Amino acid sequence: MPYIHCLKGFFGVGFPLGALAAATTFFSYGIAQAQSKTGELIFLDSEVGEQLLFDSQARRDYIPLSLEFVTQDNLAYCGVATLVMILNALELEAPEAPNHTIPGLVSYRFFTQENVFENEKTHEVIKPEVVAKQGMTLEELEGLFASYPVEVQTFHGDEVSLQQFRQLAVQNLQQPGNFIVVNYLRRSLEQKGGGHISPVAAYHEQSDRFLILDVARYRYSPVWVEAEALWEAMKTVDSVSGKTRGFILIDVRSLKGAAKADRPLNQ
Ligand SMILES: [Ca+2]
Repeated sequence: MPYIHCLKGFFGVGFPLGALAAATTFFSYGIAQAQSKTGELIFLDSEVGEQLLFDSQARRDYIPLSLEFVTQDNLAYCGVATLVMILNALELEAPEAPNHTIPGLVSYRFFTQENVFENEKTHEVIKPEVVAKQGMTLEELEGLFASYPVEVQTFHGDEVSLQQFRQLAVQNLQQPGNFIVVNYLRRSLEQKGGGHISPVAAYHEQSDRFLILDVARYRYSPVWVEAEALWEAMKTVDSVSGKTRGFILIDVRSLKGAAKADRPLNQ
């Protein structure tokens, strides 16, 4: 959608600084609200998107998730990238990280999109080569999370009202140590592509928007989407499962692993 790019560049280098100084309210919520009436997307890397984050009262998950923000390894790995982000953000005990190009990296433990499948329980849910071909359903994502010591609660889009979704999501986003991921249809949000999975990092009450940390980072920046639009995008049917998409709440159910700084194997 052209408007997506328009929004991303809305406050780009071509925007006159004098105009910025003269229109401080431009950065207030008023303008964001005006834009939100169009139902369009607001990207985090716009001035309005940044302001929404500053004004958010439900952004407890933003920093832990942003510290673990990864790009999906292939076109079908949005669920795997999301899984890895959440497991790392929860600081669960992780396997040894594969050593690709950085000597010494092997001596640390953290989840990657490869080693997250070293847990044999994950293969009972779905194998990585299958995910690489066709992605995963909401249930398969739930199963992968459940392969690890976390509690998961899955909600299909047609099982919850907009109010219930908003309440559950906002409550989670105000709490540390738990996270929410969404499975939605991109086209329903005026984005290109089909079904997609990514974590949610914050909520802005006045605009009624959630911030999605889109793991297809090569494609889209993190984006603020209206709650109702996201809910509608989760009520779409996944042709593989025959069920609607939805969201998953993830919480720790066992003792956390050691903090990262304490996790080297060889030191
Ligand atoms: Ca949380």
